[in-house]
Amino acid sequence: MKFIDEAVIDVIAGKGGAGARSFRREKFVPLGGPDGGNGGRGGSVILRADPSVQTLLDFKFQPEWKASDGKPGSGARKDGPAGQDVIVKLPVGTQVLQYDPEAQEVGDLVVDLDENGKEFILAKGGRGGKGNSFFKTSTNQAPEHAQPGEEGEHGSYKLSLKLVAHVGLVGFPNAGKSTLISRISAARPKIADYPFTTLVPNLGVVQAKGGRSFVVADIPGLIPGASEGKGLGIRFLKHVERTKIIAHLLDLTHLEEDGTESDLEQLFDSINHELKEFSEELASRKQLVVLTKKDSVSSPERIEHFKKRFKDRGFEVAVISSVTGDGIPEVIEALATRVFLDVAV
Ligand SMILES: Nc1nc2c(ncn2[C@@H]2O[C@H](COP(=O)(O)OP(=O)(O)OP(=O)(O)O)[C@@H](O)[C@H]2O)c(=O)[nH]1
Ligand SMILES: [Mg+2]
Repeated sequence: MKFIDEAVIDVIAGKGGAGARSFRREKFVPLGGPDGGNGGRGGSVILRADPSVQTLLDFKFQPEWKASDGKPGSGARKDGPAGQDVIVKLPVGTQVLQYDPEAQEVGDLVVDLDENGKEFILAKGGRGGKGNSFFKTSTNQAPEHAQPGEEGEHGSYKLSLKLVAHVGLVGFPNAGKSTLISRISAARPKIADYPFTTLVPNLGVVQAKGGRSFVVADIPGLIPGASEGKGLGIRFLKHVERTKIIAHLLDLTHLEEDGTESDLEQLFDSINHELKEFSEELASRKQLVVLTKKDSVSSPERIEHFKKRFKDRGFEVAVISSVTGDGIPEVIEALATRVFLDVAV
């Protein structure tokens, strides 16, 4: 399935039904009173965050969502039935913004569907018109007037999906992000020894101790210059914007183009620079430094060196091998501790 995280939709709520203009006609009652019923209200377009929907792809094919009109009222004070509401199921984490289709300009946030089952009426159906029986007064016993129904609300909106995850995995291509998520969750993203294997974000649910679980987002790799469009760019960083902690993966076996071993501090700083270009706030998020591929490193000194360097800079550091499983439970615990820090147990 294609992962689409942006779409534009048009929503049109139903028109209210017209009120009826009608007079009672009974045998032996020559002048029956007004008995026109009210029109039914128009259907509304209602958004709902639904965990069974993963992407905004469907909205590329179906951009228009219309609710049906209310039916007119009729005689004998019969009200017209209301129009059917339309429920639009959106992925959890979808933000809905004002949109001007002519200027192609995105405006203010309307609603953030950040919780399972959250609902929002995006376009309210028009009110049904009052029938003439409503207008009967002591001075006007036979009103001819009945109201028309109101128009339903309508508009264009931009949908922007920001995944809801507790932990974001960031790092260079090939750092081992997808391998780690496949080791700690049921997610099975593609893993390969070439850069930019991951083209779309993947979510995985991780079970921690005590029956607690949290969601991890694996996103495409970042390279220096990503904020200027290099590689896959930094657009995908929006999917880690809501996270509580970033796991910053650094490949201990990373080599420079000339074949020499990389300075992981430099790699780390260059990725953090890209995070900062995306958002200062994201760049200031707590980070767990995860040194990966421990099994492939021949010199334990290299591991100790960087472990110490990052610790000296105030970071919590984990050293792992997703191949042997070494250090994995510790990473899960470190992440869980941060994720559940401000959640009452
Ligand atoms: N030896 C060893 N290899 C690993 C380990 N973790 C990942 N790899 C290998 O490193 C390569 C890249 O792993 P991925 O998980 O695809 O890396 P990624 O960070 O998701 O990369 P992109 O999706 O391209 O950003 C693959 O060939 C993996 O098999 C590890 O702990 N030890
Ligand atoms: Mg990957």
